[in-house]
Amino acid sequence: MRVRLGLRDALIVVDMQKDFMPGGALPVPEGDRIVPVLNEYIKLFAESGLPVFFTRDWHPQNHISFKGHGGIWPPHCVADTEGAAFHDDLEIPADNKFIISKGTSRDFDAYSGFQDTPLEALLRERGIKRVFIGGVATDYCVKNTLLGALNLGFQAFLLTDAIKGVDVNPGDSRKAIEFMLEKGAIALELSDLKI
Ligand code: VGL
Ligand code: ZN
Repeated sequence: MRVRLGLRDALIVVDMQKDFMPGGALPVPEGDRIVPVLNEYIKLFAESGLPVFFTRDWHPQNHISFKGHGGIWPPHCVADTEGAAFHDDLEIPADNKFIISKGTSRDFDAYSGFQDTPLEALLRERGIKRVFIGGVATDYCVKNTLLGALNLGFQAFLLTDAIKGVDVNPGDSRKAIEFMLEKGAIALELSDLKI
């Protein structure tokens, strides 16, 4: 497949934070392996003058998704902690990039970058019609962000070489990918964009 980037395209990098990397509080196996690939996508979009959105989990200390506070997850991505910082090697462009914090209120969780954030408005203001989505975790925040985009009427490309899942149950990531494709996502890899 060949896809040529155009003015109505944006990249969304989901939750590439230290706590989701090997050694972090809620590690996604091999989550760090996709950093170089994401950097390639980031470079392509930035060089084309296209916006890049970085979502991040940005929880209060006693967040509802944490064990002991009603949730299933170990505490992770507490706002302003080292674990909530982006992976050191992730290349965040100087301009035309946006950081989208989610899950910021104690009583609500947000697996989608669109949930209670300005992401949709920022995309619409810029006339964006197609979003290209990579990051972690395939079976949680990537999945929900992508389905959110589709529900809002955006065309959504799943960057299959730039996602990693947690697989709480074996096969979760595979099923998530199948589900996204069934709902209308288009699978894409880096070589498809090299024009
Ligand atoms: C995520 C579990 C809990 C994610 C966030 O980014 O996929 N997963 N919070
Ligand atoms: Zn979270």
